[in-house]
Amino acid sequence: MSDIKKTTYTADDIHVMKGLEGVRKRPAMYIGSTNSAGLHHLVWEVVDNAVDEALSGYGKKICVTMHKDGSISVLDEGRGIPVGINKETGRPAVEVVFTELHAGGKFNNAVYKSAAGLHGVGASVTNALSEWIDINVYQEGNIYHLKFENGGNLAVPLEVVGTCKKHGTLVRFKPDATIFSTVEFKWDTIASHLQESAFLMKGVEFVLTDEKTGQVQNFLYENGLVEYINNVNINKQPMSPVISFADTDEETQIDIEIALQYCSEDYNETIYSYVNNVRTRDGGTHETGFRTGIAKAVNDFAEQYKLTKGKKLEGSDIREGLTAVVSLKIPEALLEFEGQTKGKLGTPQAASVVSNFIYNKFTYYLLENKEFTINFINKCVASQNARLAARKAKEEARNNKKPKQEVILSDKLTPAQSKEYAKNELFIVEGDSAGGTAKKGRDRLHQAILPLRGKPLNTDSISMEKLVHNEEIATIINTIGAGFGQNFDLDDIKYGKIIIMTDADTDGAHIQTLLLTFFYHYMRQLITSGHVYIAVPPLYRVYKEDGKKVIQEYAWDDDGLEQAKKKVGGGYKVSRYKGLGEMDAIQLKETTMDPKTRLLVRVEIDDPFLAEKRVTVLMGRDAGIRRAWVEENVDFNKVDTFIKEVK
Ligand code: TSJ
Repeated sequence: MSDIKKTTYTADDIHVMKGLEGVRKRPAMYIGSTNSAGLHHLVWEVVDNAVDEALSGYGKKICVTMHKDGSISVLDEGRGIPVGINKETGRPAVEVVFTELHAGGKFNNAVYKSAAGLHGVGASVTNALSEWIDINVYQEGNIYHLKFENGGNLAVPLEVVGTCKKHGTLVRFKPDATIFSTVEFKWDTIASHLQESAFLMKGVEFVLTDEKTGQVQNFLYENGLVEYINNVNINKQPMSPVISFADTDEETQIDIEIALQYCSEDYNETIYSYVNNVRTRDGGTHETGFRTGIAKAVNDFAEQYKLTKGKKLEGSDIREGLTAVVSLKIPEALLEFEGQTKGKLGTPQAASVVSNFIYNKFTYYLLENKEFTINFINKCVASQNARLAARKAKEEARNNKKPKQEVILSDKLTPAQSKEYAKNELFIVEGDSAGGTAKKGRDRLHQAILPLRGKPLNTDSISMEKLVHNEEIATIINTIGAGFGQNFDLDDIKYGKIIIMTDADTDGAHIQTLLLTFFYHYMRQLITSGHVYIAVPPLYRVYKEDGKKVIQEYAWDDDGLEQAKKKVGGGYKVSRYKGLGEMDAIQLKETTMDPKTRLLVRVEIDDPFLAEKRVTVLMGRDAGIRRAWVEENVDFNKVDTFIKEVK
């Protein structure tokens, strides 16, 4: 303890401040953005360090608390960040962790480098972008404390402030409101992140508390990935209980955990993969190995028992309706990542290790579970038949010498004149009257209008046959022109952008949800490849008649309204748009349709884990589950959790 108080601060500190100043100058370089996503990045940096400690086997509980003063704290029960003097810098290690970029990993020699150690930028970034950050370390009977202020200035140096019996680390910080566009932490976003970690770390408990609302939620899963899948597939029709396997490969010391489940009436394939508890968004060798191994297991099995009449099943036939989580722990020496965001595993050994593993385990499972296997192989064959039929139909159409037949277009569609499909935009508009206005306000060359009468069907709870017989849905499918479900072919889409344009009210939000649900289930690639958008009409028009001229400004939110009032100047009037129908064609064009002036948001599956659950829970068959969920989260604007701004 004595050497801590004697620490003096010299020239070295200046260098430290320079590092953090860089973070403040260009925050987006370190945390991606300064919006809500960037704000939460500050939390992940801190939480991930606590998670790493638990992953190394120290501590089984992590508490995250949203405080009334706008700060947030993270408490773990680990060894406590080291407080001894670091030889290189002559300063306490804990101080270095919070002032040097990427310092955290240097002190960590865990076998599996994970969350924070992998590609995290470190707690120093959280410090740099905070109004203040307050650190308590409980270690060997002492409570150590230090505090930084105003973007990383050491305000209270490390000192012992008391004694204790426990061990762990408590970090509390308040984000800097001059850096972020919002400093409001979101319960849902944090809960989802903690829940994901809890699924991957069975036996470690996460507790989220909001002191403003009194809400508390615990995440503790003794069955890890099995519960992960159960949670994602809630409200679907599983063909078996969750199937799970785990083992460590002797030679490479790669640790594999896989859980999977097939659901009937699901035509998508959803694989979530992780390496050392970090999501690998772009897949990589482990995912490839998984796909290869499953396909080989099923084909060898089908061949041996003569189940497919010699027609080889393709991977896509086998993976229809599959949800899987593939979680690997790879020793640091073998770790390789690829791609700009390092979201893709490159480790070559992972391919063969995972492929052999799942081949053996799944083959054994098929042998042991006859009833499931019969249903499952039938499903694969059905998918194969559908695929072959679709291909045959396509070939026949191509061989037919007649000029390619135009798909029967709905009489409701006002088409675009151009045949440059990639440049064309399809506006799906709520209501005939807004459709009429949009028709007048559109750019005839590149914009097409499809008005919807009433609400399209909730596609999460109905069968494929029913689906195409619904007039609104059939029209949408025909208009887009690329098929749906397993026969959807992205190459055939007739529009570069599909834009949903509804009123800015709950009905509009509901229509958005229904359409997104439909796309999510039957044209998922349309979303994942970035073709689906939501038009955002303004909420206000601020105007003033100035002689013959009308000065006007539009506003999309309350901030914008204040700015618009200033721009228009004294004597302004404000009208609040309740719906698209209140705008005339010129106004609609200017605010919502013209690429030069409109506001569009691109629909992205930001957190597929959350999106899948939200879609199936909100839109699924089970009204009870849905009601419970809606009651907890009453707000159809929740749709925005899988929408990301592009402009
Ligand atoms: F991110 C952070 F720095 F702010 C932070 C770190 C926040 C929280 C809530 C916890 C932690 C943290 C760090 N908890 N536990 C640790 N562990 C270490 O830093 C540690 C302890 C001992 C040893 C050792 O080798 O003895 C090594 C390390 C990295």
